Amino acid sequence: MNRYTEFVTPVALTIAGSDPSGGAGIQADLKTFHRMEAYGEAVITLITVQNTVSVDRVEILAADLVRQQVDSVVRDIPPKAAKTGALGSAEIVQTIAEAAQNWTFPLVVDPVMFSSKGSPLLDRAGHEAMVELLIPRATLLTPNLAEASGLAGFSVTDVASMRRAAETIAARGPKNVLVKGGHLLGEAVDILFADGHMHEFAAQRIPSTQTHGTGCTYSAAITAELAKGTALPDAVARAKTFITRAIQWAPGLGHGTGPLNHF
Ligand code: PXL
Repeated sequence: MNRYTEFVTPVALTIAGSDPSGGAGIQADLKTFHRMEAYGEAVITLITVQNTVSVDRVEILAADLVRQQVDSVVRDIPPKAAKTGALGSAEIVQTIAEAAQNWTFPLVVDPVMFSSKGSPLLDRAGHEAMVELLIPRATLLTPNLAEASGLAGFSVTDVASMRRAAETIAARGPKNVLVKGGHLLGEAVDILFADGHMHEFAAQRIPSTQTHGTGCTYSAAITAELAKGTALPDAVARAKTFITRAIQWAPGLGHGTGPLNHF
């Protein structure tokens, strides 16, 4: 084995669901890792049957099968950063939270509850397990406005409430919180609460219906940057640039909500 390569290669791990259309989930994460020049590892939690038009089926894997995948790759090729996406069940959330107790690398948790078309990818018990067990272990939590509203306990609708939500959610354990304002009107503003400081990232809004997998791609880009050793605010800034361009240059594929341009 080439120890030098092992030392310098940024390795990023995603633990998420499969989207066979290639726009979201594991597939989006791996494409993003690759484009951001990180070596990607991928543990699958659930399999969706979906395309850009509809999600037709969701099959959640057994928690012990997910855990075995995680343990197998982490002990052989330890990542320098990891992210979670759709986790499917409370049992999977619990086993990932247990595994994460021993991790020294940063963990980005994207609190995915629904697919972009509204299909449930985590039930209520799973959400409770995430809040109680996994979120407190997160280096970074990346809720969108709806997820931030649920976690903060008040409605998050503008930049002022995003700031309040980031601080409120951070009090529940995640070290850092990025509230994503992609669904705001006007500029696309995201708020990062990190180490007691507020950071604001603004980008021009790109009117587009080709936004399938935006959340997955954004958190994957941040994870790749963290794997490369980039400091969190810079990692978010670079990921924001990447996601903005990926929306801007979407290839216009499919008959529904099309994917981004991961190149
Ligand atoms: O964007 C959330 C998400 C996560 N994981 C999978 C998905 C989606 C959205 O469609 O399909 C597998």
